[in-house]
Amino acid sequence: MKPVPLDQQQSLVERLMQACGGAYSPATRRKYFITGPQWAAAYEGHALFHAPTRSPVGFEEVIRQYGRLGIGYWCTHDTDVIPAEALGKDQQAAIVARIGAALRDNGVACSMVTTETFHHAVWAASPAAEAPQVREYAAWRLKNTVAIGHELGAQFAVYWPGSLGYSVQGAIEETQTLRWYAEGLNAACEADIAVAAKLGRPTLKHCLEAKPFEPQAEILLPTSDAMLAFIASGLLTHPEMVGLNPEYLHELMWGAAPRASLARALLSGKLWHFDINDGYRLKHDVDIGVGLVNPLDWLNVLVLLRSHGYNGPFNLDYKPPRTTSNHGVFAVSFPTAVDRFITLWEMAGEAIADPILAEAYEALKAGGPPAAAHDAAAIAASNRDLLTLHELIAHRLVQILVGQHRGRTFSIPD
Ligand code: 3MF
Ligand code: MG
Ligand code: MG
Repeated sequence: MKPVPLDQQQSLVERLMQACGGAYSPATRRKYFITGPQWAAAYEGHALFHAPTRSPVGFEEVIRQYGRLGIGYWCTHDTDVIPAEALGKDQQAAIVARIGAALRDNGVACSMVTTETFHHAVWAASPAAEAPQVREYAAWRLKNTVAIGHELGAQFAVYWPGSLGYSVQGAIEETQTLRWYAEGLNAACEADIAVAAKLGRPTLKHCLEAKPFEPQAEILLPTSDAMLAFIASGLLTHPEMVGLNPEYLHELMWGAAPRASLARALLSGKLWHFDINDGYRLKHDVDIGVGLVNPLDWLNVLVLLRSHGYNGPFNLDYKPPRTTSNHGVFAVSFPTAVDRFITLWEMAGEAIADPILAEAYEALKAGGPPAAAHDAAAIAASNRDLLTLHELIAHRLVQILVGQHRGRTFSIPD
C-alpha cells in the first residue's frame, strides 16, 4: 500500500468506521444510563513510563462531544476542571457556571462528582494522613465537591482512596488511619445532608471504589468486599448513605470473578454505581475499553445486572489507547465503547429470554428423581445427567455472543 498522506488519515478512519456499521444513533445511546468521565476523554496518554501522545482537551469540548455522540451524562474530579489553587474561590464559581452552561447547551447532565485525593503532593501520606491539617484539608475538599455536585445536579459522589495505604511497612497505624478516613467521609455525608436540605434536593449517593494496588504499594481498603466491611464497621455516622462503585478491571486485578464481586455488592444492597472497562487478570490498571478483552465475561456480568434490575450508572472509566489520536478519541474510541456496551446489554436481554437457557436453568433447579435421604451416592446419581447442562449453558452463551442463536452459520467445505 502507498503511504497515507496526513490530510487523508482522518477520512480513512471515518470511512472504515462507517464500513464497520452497527453504530447506534445518539438518541438510542441516550436511553442507557451511560456516563462519560471528563478524565477519560481528556486523558493525554501519559503514565510513569509514557509521555503524552495527545493534546489537552477542556471540559467544554468534552461535554460538546458527549452531547453529539449521545452520551447523556458527564462526571468529573474537582481538579479535572478547577485548578487546585482556585478551589473554593471566585474562580471556582465562574468555572462551575461555565460547566453548567456547557451541560445545558449540549443536553448533557452531570451524574457524579469525585474528589481527587491521589495526585497532588498534599496527598503524599493519603487524605487520612497523620498531620491534622491534611485531614482538615481533605474534609474541606470533600465538602466542597459535595457542594459542586449539588450545584451541577449530580446524584452520586465517588471516592477512590488510591493513596490510602503505604509504601514502607510500619510507617502508619492501619486502624487509626481507617478511623481518620471514616471521619472524612462522615464530614462529606453531614455536609451533604445540610446542603441537600437547604436546596430541597435528595442527598447524594456516596460510593466507594476499591483498587487492589496502585498508586500506593499497599492499600488499606483494597477490594469492594473490604469496603463493605468498612461501611458496616460502625465507623460511619451515615452508613446508609454510603455504597459501592466497583470497577470491572479493579476486580480482575486481584484475580476476582467480577460477577461474584458484583453479586456480593448486590446482596448487600450497595451496588449503586459501576465503572465499566476491560483488561487482564492480575496485572496493572490498563483501563481498556469495555468488551475488548473479555466480551464473554461481560455478557455474563450484564446478564447478572439485568436480572437483578441494576439501574445505576455505567461509567466509561477507561483510557482511550495511546495510539488513538485526539480526533480518534471522539471519532472511534467513545462511540465504539458505548456501542459495544449497548450490544452486550441487548445480548444479555437475549440470554435472559433464551428458551434453551431458561429450560436448562429450570431443569437444574427441579433436580433429578427423589433419592434415599442422606445417601450421597444416590443423590449424586439422581442428578448425574442433568449436570451436563452446565456445559451446555456455557456453550449456548458463546453462541449468543457470536450470533449463532440467530442462525449465523459458517460454511466449512467437507
Ligand atoms: C483509578 C480510577 C479512578 C476513579 C475515579 C473516581 C481515575 O483507577 O478508577 O479514575 O474511578 O477517581 O473517583
Ligand atoms: Mg481502572
Ligand atoms: Mg474507576
